[in-house]
Amino acid sequence: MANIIQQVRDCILSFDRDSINEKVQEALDVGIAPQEVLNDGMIAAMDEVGRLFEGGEFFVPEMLVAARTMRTGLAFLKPHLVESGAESVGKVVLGTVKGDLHDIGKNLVGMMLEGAGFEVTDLGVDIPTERFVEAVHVGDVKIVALSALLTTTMPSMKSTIDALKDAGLRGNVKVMVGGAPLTDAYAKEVEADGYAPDASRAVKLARSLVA
Ligand code: B12
Repeated sequence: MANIIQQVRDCILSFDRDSINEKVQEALDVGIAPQEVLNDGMIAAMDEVGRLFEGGEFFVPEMLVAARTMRTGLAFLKPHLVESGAESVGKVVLGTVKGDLHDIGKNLVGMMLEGAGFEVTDLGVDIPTERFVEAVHVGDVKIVALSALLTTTMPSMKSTIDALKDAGLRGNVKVMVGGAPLTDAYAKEVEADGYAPDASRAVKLARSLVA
């Protein structure tokens, strides 16, 4: 069992897009839970990619191809991960903040929220504050979910929350934030309504914010 998880991890670390789906299927076939394939196989591999990048063994192109392999596997795993048939529990506007191009974690959060019955509008990456404001203006949005993976783009979360305030919309929506460098303390500092460290806890948080 551990061996096949290791093979999923190795596919990402060796950029093997042709084999990843097959390995994910093999893991599911031997009864490994989709969440475990995700956490111990795919997310663990991306953590290792980060370590290799920090250690100077991987550079941006390697991070990029590893990310593409992860996305291939994630698309394949998606139907197994998300619950289905839930009723709409509210609209969420989701995006990676300005200056930041990382989207794997954001996509995962969006996927899990959709699976839990939220109606998700994913604005994409590198989203300027005014796009978030516009999206909330369109109506009936319950939650704005902001993702940032760089310490240099975390302040864009504060700018986005300030822009919502300036537009008089802050009272209408809850804001949740996440991304690897984020902390609960930072979320409080920027006056977000909540922070979650991963996609499944993002779902719990979102549920509590609309309850
Ligand atoms: C893949 C990757 C890239 C890819 C991104 C491809 C893509 N489509 O996303 C590319 C190659 C483009 C890239 C570029 C860069 N990257 Co990069 N990248 C990574 C890497 C290896 C993995 C990120 C990832 O996908 N993780 C897997 C996902 C599933 O995890 P996650 O994103 O953290 O998301 C989870 C949680 O955080 C949470 N979450 C995420 N969003 C949200 C939102 C909400 C609302 C909530 C509640 C929760 C939540 O839930 C998610 C699921 O569990 C990380 C290392 C790492 N371990 O994080 C570095 C890393 C983030 N990158 C880094 C750097 C430095 C860069 C570059 C500046 C490199 C360069 N010199 O150009 C550029 C910046 C480009 C830009 N402007 O954004 C650094 C950041 C350092 C820092 N402290 O700021 C890291 C940490 C690598 C390192 N160890 O040095 N990168």
